[in-house]
Amino acid sequence: MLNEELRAAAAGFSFPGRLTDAEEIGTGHVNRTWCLTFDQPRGRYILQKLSAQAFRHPEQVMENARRVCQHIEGCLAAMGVSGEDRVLRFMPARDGGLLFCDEAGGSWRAYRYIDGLCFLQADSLDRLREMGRAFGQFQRLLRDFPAGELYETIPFFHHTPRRYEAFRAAVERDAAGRAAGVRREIEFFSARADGLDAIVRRLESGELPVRAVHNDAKVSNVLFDAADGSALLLLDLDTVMPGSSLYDFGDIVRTGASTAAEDEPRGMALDLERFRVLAEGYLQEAGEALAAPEIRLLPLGARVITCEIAMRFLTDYLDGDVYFRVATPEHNLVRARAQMKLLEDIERKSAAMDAIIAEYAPAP
Ligand code: GN1
Ligand code: MG
Repeated sequence: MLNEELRAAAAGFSFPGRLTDAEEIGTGHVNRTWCLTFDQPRGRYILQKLSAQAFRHPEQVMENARRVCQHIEGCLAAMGVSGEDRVLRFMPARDGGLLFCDEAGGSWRAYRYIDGLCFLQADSLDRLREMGRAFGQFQRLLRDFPAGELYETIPFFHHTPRRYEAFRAAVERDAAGRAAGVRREIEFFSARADGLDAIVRRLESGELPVRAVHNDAKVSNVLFDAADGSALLLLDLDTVMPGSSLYDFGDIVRTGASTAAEDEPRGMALDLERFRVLAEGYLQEAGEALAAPEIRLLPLGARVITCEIAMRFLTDYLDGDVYFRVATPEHNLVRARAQMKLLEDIERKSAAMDAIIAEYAPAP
Protein backbone atom coordinates (compact mmCIF):
# COMPACT_ATOMS: atom_id res chain seq x y z
CA MET A 1 0.00 0.00 0.00
CA LEU A 2 1.55 3.23 -1.16
CA ASN A 3 -0.01 6.22 0.51
CA GLU A 4 1.05 9.85 0.56
CA GLU A 5 2.76 9.61 3.93
CA LEU A 6 4.95 6.74 2.72
CA ARG A 7 5.73 8.41 -0.58
CA ALA A 8 6.79 11.57 1.21
CA ALA A 9 8.96 9.61 3.65
CA ALA A 10 10.56 7.59 0.84
CA ALA A 11 11.27 10.81 -1.04
CA GLY A 12 13.24 11.96 2.00
CA PHE A 13 16.00 9.44 1.16
CA SER A 14 18.37 9.04 -1.75
CA PHE A 15 16.91 5.77 -3.05
CA PRO A 16 17.88 4.82 -6.59
CA GLY A 17 15.04 4.27 -9.08
CA ARG A 18 11.28 4.61 -8.94
CA LEU A 19 9.24 3.38 -5.98
CA THR A 20 6.83 0.67 -7.14
CA ASP A 21 5.57 -0.97 -3.97
CA ALA A 22 5.49 -0.77 -0.19
CA GLU A 23 4.43 -3.55 2.12
CA GLU A 24 4.03 -3.15 5.86
CA ILE A 25 6.00 -5.87 7.62
CA GLY A 26 7.43 -6.58 11.02
CA THR A 27 6.08 -7.54 14.37
CA GLY A 28 7.56 -4.73 16.44
CA HIS A 29 5.42 -3.38 19.25
CA VAL A 30 6.77 0.13 18.96
CA ASN A 31 8.03 1.28 15.54
CA ARG A 32 6.34 0.67 12.16
CA THR A 33 8.19 -1.02 9.32
CA TRP A 34 7.72 -1.22 5.54
CA CYS A 35 9.56 -3.01 2.80
CA LEU A 36 9.94 -0.73 -0.21
CA THR A 37 10.53 -1.96 -3.74
CA PHE A 38 12.17 0.15 -6.46
CA ASP A 39 12.50 -0.67 -10.16
CA GLN A 40 16.20 -1.48 -9.79
CA PRO A 41 18.29 -4.60 -9.32
CA ARG A 42 18.55 -5.27 -5.56
CA GLY A 43 15.96 -2.55 -5.26
CA ARG A 44 14.50 -3.40 -1.87
CA TYR A 45 14.86 -1.31 1.27
CA ILE A 46 13.43 -1.22 4.75
CA LEU A 47 11.76 2.03 5.80
CA GLN A 48 10.86 2.57 9.43
CA LYS A 49 8.96 5.22 11.32
CA LEU A 50 10.35 5.56 14.81
CA SER A 51 7.89 5.72 17.67
CA ALA A 52 7.90 9.26 19.03
CA GLN A 53 6.46 7.90 22.26
CA ALA A 54 9.42 5.56 22.80
CA PHE A 55 12.27 7.61 21.34
CA ARG A 56 12.56 11.26 22.34
CA HIS A 57 15.90 11.73 20.55
CA PRO A 58 15.80 9.77 17.28
CA GLU A 59 19.12 11.29 16.14
CA GLN A 60 20.79 9.68 19.16
CA VAL A 61 19.19 6.35 18.28
CA MET A 62 20.72 6.57 14.81
CA GLU A 63 24.10 7.69 16.09
CA ASN A 64 24.28 4.70 18.45
CA ALA A 65 23.25 2.29 15.69
CA ARG A 66 25.73 3.81 13.25
CA ARG A 67 28.65 3.52 15.67
CA VAL A 68 27.85 -0.05 16.61
CA CYS A 69 27.42 -1.12 12.98
CA GLN A 70 30.68 0.55 12.05
CA HIS A 71 32.48 -1.22 14.87
CA ILE A 72 31.03 -4.62 13.93
CA GLU A 73 31.83 -4.08 10.27
CA GLY A 74 35.43 -3.32 11.23
CA CYS A 75 35.65 -6.50 13.34
CA LEU A 76 34.19 -8.60 10.53
CA ALA A 77 36.61 -7.09 8.01
CA ALA A 78 39.52 -7.99 10.31
CA MET A 79 38.21 -11.56 10.26
CA GLY A 80 38.02 -11.46 6.46
CA VAL A 81 34.20 -11.48 6.47
CA SER A 82 32.24 -9.10 4.26
CA GLY A 83 29.70 -6.91 6.03
CA GLU A 84 27.37 -7.08 3.02
CA ASP A 85 24.71 -9.27 4.65
CA ARG A 86 26.04 -9.11 8.19
CA VAL A 87 25.44 -5.57 9.26
CA LEU A 88 22.73 -2.95 8.71
CA ARG A 89 23.60 -0.42 6.03
CA PHE A 90 21.63 2.75 6.59
CA MET A 91 20.55 4.97 3.71
CA PRO A 92 21.44 8.64 3.83
CA ALA A 93 18.54 11.06 3.95
CA ARG A 94 18.49 13.91 1.42
CA ASP A 95 20.04 16.25 3.95
CA GLY A 96 23.01 13.89 4.43
CA GLY A 97 21.98 12.66 7.90
CA LEU A 98 20.44 9.28 8.66
CA LEU A 99 16.94 10.52 9.51
CA PHE A 100 14.15 12.08 7.54
CA CYS A 101 11.80 14.30 9.51
CA ASP A 102 8.31 14.56 7.98
CA GLU A 103 6.00 17.58 8.11
CA ALA A 104 4.22 16.26 11.18
CA GLY A 105 7.55 15.85 13.00
CA GLY A 106 7.75 12.06 12.53
CA SER A 107 11.23 10.51 12.23
CA TRP A 108 12.05 7.97 9.55
CA ARG A 109 15.11 5.89 8.70
CA ALA A 110 15.93 3.39 6.02
CA TYR A 111 18.39 0.61 5.37
CA ARG A 112 19.25 -1.87 2.67
CA TYR A 113 17.02 -4.93 2.69
CA ILE A 114 18.82 -8.16 3.54
CA ASP A 115 17.21 -11.39 2.41
CA GLY A 116 16.58 -13.87 5.20
CA LEU A 117 14.13 -15.38 7.63
CA CYS A 118 12.70 -14.01 10.86
CA PHE A 119 10.76 -15.94 13.50
CA LEU A 120 8.44 -14.95 16.30
CA GLN A 121 9.26 -18.26 17.94
CA ALA A 122 12.18 -20.48 17.04
CA ASP A 123 11.25 -23.57 15.01
CA SER A 124 14.04 -25.91 16.17
CA LEU A 125 16.81 -26.39 18.70
CA ASP A 126 19.39 -25.73 15.98
CA ARG A 127 17.75 -22.39 15.35
CA LEU A 128 18.00 -21.54 19.03
CA ARG A 129 21.67 -22.50 19.19
CA GLU A 130 22.24 -20.14 16.27
CA MET A 131 20.31 -17.43 18.06
CA GLY A 132 22.46 -17.90 21.15
CA ARG A 133 25.55 -17.71 18.96
CA ALA A 134 24.35 -14.55 17.23
CA PHE A 135 23.88 -12.64 20.48
CA GLY A 136 27.06 -14.17 21.90
CA GLN A 137 29.02 -13.02 18.88
CA PHE A 138 27.48 -9.56 19.14
CA GLN A 139 28.73 -9.36 22.73
CA ARG A 140 32.16 -10.67 21.80
CA LEU A 141 32.59 -8.22 18.92
CA LEU A 142 31.57 -5.36 21.20
CA ARG A 143 33.87 -6.34 24.07
CA ASP A 144 36.24 -3.43 23.33
CA PHE A 145 33.55 -1.00 22.31
CA PRO A 146 33.45 2.10 24.55
CA ALA A 147 29.97 1.49 25.97
CA GLY A 148 30.05 4.74 27.93
CA GLU A 149 30.09 6.73 24.68
CA LEU A 150 26.69 5.47 23.62
CA TYR A 151 23.69 7.69 24.23
CA GLU A 152 21.08 6.45 26.63
CA THR A 153 18.30 6.63 24.06
CA ILE A 154 15.68 5.59 26.60
CA PRO A 155 16.94 6.61 30.02
CA PHE A 156 16.79 3.86 32.66
CA PHE A 157 15.49 1.42 30.06
CA HIS A 158 16.38 -1.70 32.06
CA HIS A 159 16.51 -0.03 35.45
CA THR A 160 14.08 -2.57 36.89
CA PRO A 161 13.45 -0.80 40.23
CA ARG A 162 12.45 2.33 38.33
CA ARG A 163 10.19 0.22 36.13
CA TYR A 164 8.59 -0.96 39.35
CA GLU A 165 8.12 2.63 40.53
CA ALA A 166 6.52 3.49 37.19
CA PHE A 167 4.24 0.49 37.61
CA ARG A 168 3.22 1.59 41.14
CA ALA A 169 2.54 5.09 39.85
CA ALA A 170 0.32 3.64 37.12
CA VAL A 171 -1.61 1.68 39.75
CA GLU A 172 -2.13 4.89 41.73
CA ARG A 173 -3.16 6.92 38.68
CA ASP A 174 -5.40 4.17 37.37
CA ALA A 175 -5.81 6.27 34.23
CA ALA A 176 -7.93 3.70 32.38
CA GLY A 177 -9.93 2.57 35.41
CA ARG A 178 -8.54 -0.96 35.11
CA ALA A 179 -6.73 -1.42 38.43
CA ALA A 180 -9.67 -3.00 40.29
CA GLY A 181 -9.81 -5.78 37.70
CA VAL A 182 -6.16 -6.77 38.08
CA ARG A 183 -5.62 -6.96 41.84
CA ARG A 184 -4.07 -10.42 41.62
CA GLU A 185 -1.56 -9.26 39.00
CA ILE A 186 -0.69 -6.14 41.03
CA GLU A 187 -0.07 -8.30 44.09
CA PHE A 188 2.17 -10.61 42.02
CA PHE A 189 4.65 -7.78 41.42
CA SER A 190 4.39 -6.28 44.92
CA ALA A 191 5.50 -9.66 46.24
CA ARG A 192 8.59 -9.52 44.01
CA ALA A 193 9.58 -5.88 44.54
CA ASP A 194 12.57 -6.66 46.72
CA GLY A 195 14.64 -8.64 44.23
CA LEU A 196 14.28 -6.22 41.35
CA ASP A 197 17.55 -4.36 41.94
CA ALA A 198 19.64 -7.54 41.60
CA ILE A 199 21.30 -6.40 38.35
CA VAL A 200 21.43 -2.60 38.67
CA ARG A 201 22.90 -2.93 42.17
CA ARG A 202 25.74 -5.08 40.82
CA LEU A 203 26.32 -2.74 37.87
CA GLU A 204 26.56 0.18 40.26
CA SER A 205 28.96 -1.62 42.61
CA GLY A 206 31.14 -2.80 39.73
CA GLU A 207 30.47 -6.49 40.41
CA LEU A 208 29.07 -6.63 36.88
CA PRO A 209 30.80 -4.74 34.05
CA VAL A 210 28.90 -2.17 32.02
CA ARG A 211 28.89 -3.25 28.37
CA ALA A 212 27.37 -2.17 25.10
CA VAL A 213 24.35 -4.45 24.82
CA HIS A 214 21.46 -4.88 22.41
CA ASN A 215 18.73 -4.57 25.07
CA ASP A 216 15.99 -6.13 22.96
CA ALA A 217 17.37 -9.63 22.43
CA LYS A 218 14.24 -11.26 21.04
CA VAL A 219 14.07 -14.18 18.61
CA SER A 220 12.36 -11.88 16.12
CA ASN A 221 15.38 -9.56 16.10
CA VAL A 222 17.65 -12.16 14.49
CA LEU A 223 17.80 -12.57 10.72
CA PHE A 224 18.65 -16.09 9.53
CA ASP A 225 20.07 -17.28 6.24
CA ALA A 226 17.26 -19.13 4.43
CA ALA A 227 19.66 -21.55 2.76
CA ASP A 228 21.84 -22.84 5.58
CA GLY A 229 19.95 -21.66 8.67
CA SER A 230 22.88 -19.71 10.11
CA ALA A 231 22.23 -16.41 11.87
CA LEU A 232 23.22 -13.49 9.64
CA LEU A 233 22.83 -10.46 11.87
CA LEU A 234 20.90 -8.78 14.65
CA LEU A 235 18.17 -6.34 13.72
CA ASP A 236 16.67 -3.47 15.66
CA LEU A 237 19.62 -1.65 17.18
CA ASP A 238 17.38 1.08 18.61
CA THR A 239 18.07 0.20 22.19
CA VAL A 240 21.80 -0.51 21.92
CA MET A 241 22.98 1.20 25.07
CA PRO A 242 25.28 0.73 28.03
CA GLY A 243 23.96 -2.13 30.16
CA SER A 244 24.60 -5.69 31.27
CA SER A 245 25.12 -8.88 29.28
CA LEU A 246 22.50 -10.33 31.65
CA TYR A 247 19.85 -8.17 29.99
CA ASP A 248 20.46 -9.73 26.59
CA PHE A 249 20.90 -13.25 27.85
CA GLY A 250 17.72 -12.79 29.88
CA ASP A 251 15.72 -11.72 26.84
CA ILE A 252 17.18 -14.54 24.74
CA VAL A 253 15.88 -17.00 27.32
CA ARG A 254 12.56 -15.22 27.77
CA THR A 255 11.76 -15.32 24.06
CA GLY A 256 13.75 -18.36 22.97
CA ALA A 257 13.35 -20.90 25.76
CA SER A 258 9.67 -20.22 26.39
CA THR A 259 7.10 -22.73 25.14
CA ALA A 260 4.43 -20.27 24.00
CA ALA A 261 4.25 -16.94 22.22
CA GLU A 262 4.93 -13.81 24.23
CA ASP A 263 1.20 -13.16 24.49
CA GLU A 264 -0.02 -16.73 25.02
CA PRO A 265 -0.49 -17.67 28.68
CA ARG A 266 -1.75 -21.17 27.83
CA GLY A 267 1.05 -23.71 27.92
CA MET A 268 3.62 -21.07 28.85
CA ALA A 269 6.68 -22.52 30.56
CA LEU A 270 10.47 -22.50 30.43
CA ASP A 271 11.90 -25.40 28.44
CA LEU A 272 15.26 -26.48 29.83
CA GLU A 273 16.35 -28.20 26.60
CA ARG A 274 15.88 -24.95 24.75
CA PHE A 275 17.66 -23.15 27.54
CA ARG A 276 20.56 -25.56 27.18
CA VAL A 277 21.16 -24.95 23.48
CA LEU A 278 20.78 -21.19 23.91
CA ALA A 279 23.36 -21.22 26.68
CA GLU A 280 25.64 -23.46 24.63
CA GLY A 281 25.52 -21.21 21.56
CA TYR A 282 25.80 -18.00 23.55
CA LEU A 283 28.75 -19.12 25.64
CA GLN A 284 30.56 -20.67 22.68
CA GLU A 285 30.78 -17.17 21.26
CA ALA A 286 30.78 -14.89 24.30
CA GLY A 287 32.26 -17.16 26.99
CA GLU A 288 35.82 -15.86 26.67
CA ALA A 289 34.70 -12.23 26.54
CA LEU A 290 32.64 -12.34 29.73
CA ALA A 291 33.83 -12.21 33.34
CA ALA A 292 33.32 -15.28 35.55
CA PRO A 293 30.75 -13.66 37.91
CA GLU A 294 28.83 -12.45 34.89
CA ILE A 295 28.58 -15.95 33.45
CA ARG A 296 27.51 -17.41 36.76
CA LEU A 297 24.73 -14.82 37.06
CA LEU A 298 23.34 -15.21 33.53
CA PRO A 299 20.15 -17.02 34.69
CA LEU A 300 19.40 -14.04 36.92
CA GLY A 301 18.98 -12.07 33.70
CA ALA A 302 16.10 -14.31 32.67
CA ARG A 303 14.33 -13.77 35.97
CA VAL A 304 14.77 -10.00 36.14
CA ILE A 305 14.08 -9.28 32.47
CA THR A 306 10.97 -11.46 32.38
CA CYS A 307 9.63 -9.78 35.50
CA GLU A 308 10.44 -6.38 34.05
CA ILE A 309 8.63 -6.88 30.76
CA ALA A 310 5.63 -8.46 32.51
CA MET A 311 5.46 -5.35 34.68
CA ARG A 312 5.84 -3.06 31.68
CA PHE A 313 2.94 -4.77 29.90
CA LEU A 314 0.74 -4.44 32.98
CA THR A 315 1.80 -0.80 33.42
CA ASP A 316 0.74 -0.06 29.86
CA TYR A 317 -2.54 -1.89 30.40
CA LEU A 318 -3.20 0.29 33.45
CA ASP A 319 -2.24 3.42 31.49
CA GLY A 320 -4.71 2.56 28.71
CA ASP A 321 -2.30 1.12 26.10
CA VAL A 322 -0.29 4.21 25.33
CA TYR A 323 3.10 2.59 24.61
CA PHE A 324 2.89 -0.91 23.10
CA ARG A 325 0.78 -1.45 20.00
CA VAL A 326 -2.13 -3.74 20.85
CA ALA A 327 -4.34 -5.98 18.73
CA THR A 328 -7.18 -6.19 21.29
CA PRO A 329 -8.11 -4.12 24.36
CA GLU A 330 -6.87 -6.92 26.64
CA HIS A 331 -3.63 -7.51 24.73
CA ASN A 332 -1.28 -5.94 27.26
CA LEU A 333 -2.96 -7.81 30.10
CA VAL A 334 -2.70 -11.11 28.24
CA ARG A 335 0.96 -10.38 27.52
CA ALA A 336 1.56 -9.61 31.19
CA ARG A 337 -0.16 -12.85 32.25
CA ALA A 338 1.88 -14.92 29.81
CA GLN A 339 5.12 -13.40 31.08
CA MET A 340 4.07 -13.85 34.72
CA LYS A 341 3.48 -17.52 34.07
CA LEU A 342 6.86 -17.80 32.42
CA LEU A 343 8.49 -16.03 35.34
CA GLU A 344 6.99 -18.48 37.84
CA ASP A 345 8.49 -21.35 35.88
CA ILE A 346 11.85 -19.58 35.61
CA GLU A 347 11.82 -19.17 39.39
CA ARG A 348 11.12 -22.89 39.82
CA LYS A 349 13.88 -23.90 37.43
CA SER A 350 16.57 -21.49 38.55
CA ALA A 351 18.84 -24.16 40.09
CA ALA A 352 18.60 -26.26 36.92
CA MET A 353 19.57 -23.23 34.83
CA ASP A 354 22.56 -22.54 37.09
CA ALA A 355 23.74 -26.13 36.61
CA ILE A 356 23.49 -25.89 32.82
CA ILE A 357 25.41 -22.61 32.74
CA ALA A 358 28.16 -24.21 34.86
CA GLU A 359 28.48 -26.97 32.23
CA TYR A 360 29.12 -24.53 29.40
CA ALA A 361 31.16 -21.91 31.24
CA PRO A 362 34.74 -21.80 29.94
CA ALA A 363 37.25 -23.52 32.21
CA PRO A 364 38.91 -21.00 34.56
C1 GN1 B 1 9.42 -3.71 22.28
O1 GN1 B 1 9.08 -2.96 19.41
P1 GN1 B 1 9.89 -4.16 19.73
O2 GN1 B 1 9.08 -5.38 19.53
O3 GN1 B 1 11.22 -4.17 19.04
C2 GN1 B 1 10.20 -3.02 23.39
C3 GN1 B 1 11.11 -4.02 24.09
C4 GN1 B 1 10.29 -5.18 24.61
C5 GN1 B 1 9.53 -5.81 23.46
C6 GN1 B 1 8.65 -6.92 23.95
C7 GN1 B 1 11.81 0.29 22.63
O4 GN1 B 1 10.29 -4.10 21.28
O5 GN1 B 1 11.73 -3.39 25.18
O6 GN1 B 1 11.11 -6.16 25.21
O7 GN1 B 1 8.73 -4.83 22.78
N1 GN1 B 1 11.01 -1.95 22.81
C8 GN1 B 1 10.98 -0.72 23.32
O8 GN1 B 1 8.30 -7.76 22.90
O9 GN1 B 1 10.32 -0.42 24.30
MG1 MG C 1 12.98 -3.26 19.66
